[in-house]
Amino acid sequence: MASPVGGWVPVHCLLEFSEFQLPYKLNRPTVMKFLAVHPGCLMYSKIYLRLEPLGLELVAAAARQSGHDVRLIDLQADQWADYFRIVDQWQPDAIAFSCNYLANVPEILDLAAATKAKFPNCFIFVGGHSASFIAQEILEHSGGSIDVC
Ligand code: B12
Repeated sequence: MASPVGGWVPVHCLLEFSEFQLPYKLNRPTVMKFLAVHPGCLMYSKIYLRLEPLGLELVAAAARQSGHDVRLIDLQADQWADYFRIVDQWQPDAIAFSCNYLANVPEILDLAAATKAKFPNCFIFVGGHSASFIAQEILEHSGGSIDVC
């Protein structure tokens, strides 16, 4: 995973947030409110399959095992309004987007930008193999709204 300032962050470190190899201090609580988000159907459409987000569930389970307070929302089934209700009311410390399809990138960028504009201290990151393919490009397009990809 790439950090916005270059260099690579081992994926296992994502679950041990205090160990990020970032050049600035995160100053996060030990137990974080961690929201795992699967984007909606491909390219904002309703025509593709809706698949259980197995990969993100594994990530969420690992974060929960590490002691974090974890919630997961699947936008293939829920709406943006549901996402923003959770973000507004629960105010997560960290939000993780799953990106296994390049076609989900525009939605992730839009959600990250809208979230960061409202909650600049929320730590936003993206994982999954499609994110790994184009990590640097996602960070550049996010204009700072995504912290790590
Ligand atoms: C199985 C599979 C399918 C199954 C899905 C079954 C199901 N119930 O999920 C079926 C056959 C239905 C399918 C359909 C399609 N697929 Co498919 N599929 C796969 C395949 C082979 C495995 C995916 C999988 O389940 N992995 C296992 C889970 C547990 O792992 P994971 O999701 O990758 O998650 C792990 C990591 O990615 C990571 N991770 C995930 N999220 C996050 C988030 C964070 C924050 C972090 C840190 C880490 C992280 O950690 C997880 C745990 O290790 C992949 C190729 C591959 N080898 O991965 C292609 C793949 C994902 N599919 C692909 C495509 C193109 C499609 C279709 C669009 C094909 C089509 N033209 O219709 C459709 C779209 C379906 C849809 N979403 O609408 C492409 C995506 C290409 C791209 N880069 O955009 C892939 C990569 C294959 C390829 N090389 O072309 N697919």
